[in-house]
Amino acid sequence: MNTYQLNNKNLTLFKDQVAIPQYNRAEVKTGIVHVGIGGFHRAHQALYTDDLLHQEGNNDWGICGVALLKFDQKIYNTLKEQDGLYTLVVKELDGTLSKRIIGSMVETLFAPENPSKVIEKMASDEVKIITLTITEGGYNYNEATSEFDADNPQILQDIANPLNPITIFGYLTQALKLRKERGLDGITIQSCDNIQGNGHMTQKMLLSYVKMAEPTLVGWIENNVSFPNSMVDRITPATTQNDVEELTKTSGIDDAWPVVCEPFKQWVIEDNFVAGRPAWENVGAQFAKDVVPYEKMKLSLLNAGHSVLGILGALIGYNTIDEVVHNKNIATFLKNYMDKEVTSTLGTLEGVDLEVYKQSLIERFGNINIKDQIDRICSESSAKIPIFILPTVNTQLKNKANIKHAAFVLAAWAVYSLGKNEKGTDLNIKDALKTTLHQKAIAAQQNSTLFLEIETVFGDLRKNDVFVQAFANAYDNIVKKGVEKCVIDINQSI
Ligand code: CS2
Repeated sequence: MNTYQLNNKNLTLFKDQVAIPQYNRAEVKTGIVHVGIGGFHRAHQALYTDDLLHQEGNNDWGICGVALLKFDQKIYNTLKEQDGLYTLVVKELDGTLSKRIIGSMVETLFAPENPSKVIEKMASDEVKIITLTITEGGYNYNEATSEFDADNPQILQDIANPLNPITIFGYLTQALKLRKERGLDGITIQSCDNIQGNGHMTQKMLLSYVKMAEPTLVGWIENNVSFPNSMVDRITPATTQNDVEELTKTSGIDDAWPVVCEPFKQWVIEDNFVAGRPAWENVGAQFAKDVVPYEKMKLSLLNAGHSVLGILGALIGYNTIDEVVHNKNIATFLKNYMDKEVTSTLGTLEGVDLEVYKQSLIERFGNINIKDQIDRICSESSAKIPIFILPTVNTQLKNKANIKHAAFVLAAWAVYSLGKNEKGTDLNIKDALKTTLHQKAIAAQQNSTLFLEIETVFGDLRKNDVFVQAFANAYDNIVKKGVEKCVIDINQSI
């Protein structure tokens, strides 16, 4: 089979192999600037938007994809070479692959190369929405103080060099300042990250920054910018070299960075857009008055479930999430965690059958075609755990209810942070707090609860005797008996 590079010029050559955009990309205007063009955005929002562009009358809603960090150079170069085009490969439950080329990213920018271009784009009249996938850690939130981390050196750097920012807060502030000076309409800033109340969080963190950097802008933002909350969902593992090669071999598409994902997708959005919005509801998104309960459900069950499987699985020596959930003992442990510790913290959710939802999660985790990497799941756990697991622990403690499973997983994380699995193989730990985690993990070998001193993660949990006791017991047991034996004991004690 002939192979061609994926770009505008070659696009129609692929039409017999895969689905390609049926709309004229040249006519699509940029109505959305999206920051963070990793796999998740490209499997989710960019796909919904591509679906919408196939319907009449939506040409104002193309996406300008922004790569914010120096680290993002590679994805930027790839998408630039490919005119923003990429292949989305859905790995269906029966193992077949549904492939299509997505065309909704009609522009791409690399912030470190040209910050003012990004600021200008965000400040342009045609742009009505700025969306974000900047990861849980990108919001500069300090768990210990529950406030914006004003001491972060990057934040101080942005305050000193407002025209050459490096953080999202520096960019947004300059862009909003220009919009105000130019007398432009308001704009929506929409987080698509896995954070409880992600819109509220964005608003709170941005306003904290603006109060320091550009205080006279605060009032304008309060009156002209909206921050809808949203719940986003689609499991999107990291693309492997195999995925790239499969695409070239079977479809003749030379795409340097396709995206692979599961069939399931969900997007629940609070309808709070000051400057208009795409009719994403016409392509499967749900608009709701209050999405906070949905976010909570997803973060506490799906994302936390991932962390449970990831941390326990990494220690035992598994590589992918499906392998772990097919271990019956671990699956039972996860089910008990969901049933006995999480469910009662969620309240009632209109129109959602939680039993069905939990069952569907076990099935999604078990999808053998997805092979979601444990390394991906465990990466940046120090930013994920406070959002995915600790709210459940805190609520349960307040209600004097069970925290056994959560304490066990956190103790396992302390052991994991030593850097080796139970077979003695090195773990590939990627975490902004890696050094601190490692130091505390070593200290924990003498006294396990020293691990809980990482305040930016655990807040003041170390002061709760019930939790500390459960954590210390779990830690000792894991060291003595290994994860799986402990899991069996816990399952039997239920
Ligand atoms: C995962 C998420 O990063 C993680 O730990 O739980 O990326 C998860 O796959 C997505 O949120 C699914 O919607």
